[in-house]
Amino acid sequence: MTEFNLAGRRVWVAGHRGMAGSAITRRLARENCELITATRSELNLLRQADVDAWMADKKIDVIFLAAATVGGILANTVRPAEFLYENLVIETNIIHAAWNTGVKKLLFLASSCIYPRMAEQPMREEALLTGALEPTNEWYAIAKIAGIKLCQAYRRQYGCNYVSVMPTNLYGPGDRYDMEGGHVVAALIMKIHAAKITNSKTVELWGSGMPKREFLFSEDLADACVFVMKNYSDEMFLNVGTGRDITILELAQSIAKVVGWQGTFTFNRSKPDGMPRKLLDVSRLRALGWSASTDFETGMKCAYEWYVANRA
Ligand code: GFB
Repeated sequence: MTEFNLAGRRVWVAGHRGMAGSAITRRLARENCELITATRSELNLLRQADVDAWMADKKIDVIFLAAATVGGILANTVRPAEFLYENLVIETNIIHAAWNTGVKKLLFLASSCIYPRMAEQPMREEALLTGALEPTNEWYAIAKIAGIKLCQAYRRQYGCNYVSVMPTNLYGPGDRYDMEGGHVVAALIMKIHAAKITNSKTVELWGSGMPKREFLFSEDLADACVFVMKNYSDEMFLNVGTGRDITILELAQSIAKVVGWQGTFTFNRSKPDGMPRKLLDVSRLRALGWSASTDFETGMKCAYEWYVANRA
């Protein structure tokens, strides 16, 4: 397949302030393209007419669709309307405007939570819509499934070159450091750092500590997105992960090592565990020639240093 060249093209990263979007923005600095971004005050992604007008004005060639309402297991559970409505509207507005304004290629970022709760592990792309979703993230998952289907539908009906990737759980610089609403890595960095500063000997984990998760460094995800944009143009979406998973307790122990804190973990079983396991089968992307290159400790050190410098 001939490479889709980004050089000289007008490339919009929608959601450039988030962890995934900011990593893609940094990665695109190496592509010689014209990077275009819009802040929330410049463009309200919830308004179709505004998105249409802004995109027509900016003459966008290429879109990385990383804009989304995101959060961890608790935020997903307590804000179902926001997670469903905002994600449906943002992706619909951008994908429809991309078609309206003749965008040449679009890459949509979905999420590994689109797969059924009891999907066979590791989860292959074919597992989509083969069973019931995990209740703690079904609102977000349904919006992301709709986004994948929009890309496929616009490809089938209008011949649009829109592709989707399914990232696993992410961590890295620019994560949402919000103890209640954020994802597990950011929450544990905050809790363990606070325990170190206050000389506390225990840190509480939500749930049993036994669920398994796969963690991908945000800069690796960004590299995968650029790789897929340049080298892949099919209807089937692609999993992006490391192919390895660990328990939440093992994650906490690894973060404690990076932070330099020694203590013990307690378990708050009144909080949800969520999916028992969520490991992606990454063989499709590997066969195309991409695999993650950052080891967990290096990535985690980078995430922690960013937290200390910017948020602690
Ligand atoms: O990252 P997380 O919030 O979301 O939680 P999911 C992962 C696991 O870590 C769960 C446990 O089993 C949590 O119970 N955990 C332990 C904690 N301590 C904590 C803590 O202090 N904070 C948090 N947040 N978790 C998300 C979906 O699911 O996956 C999103 O909710 C998205 O929609 C994302 O799809 C990729 O991995 O369970």
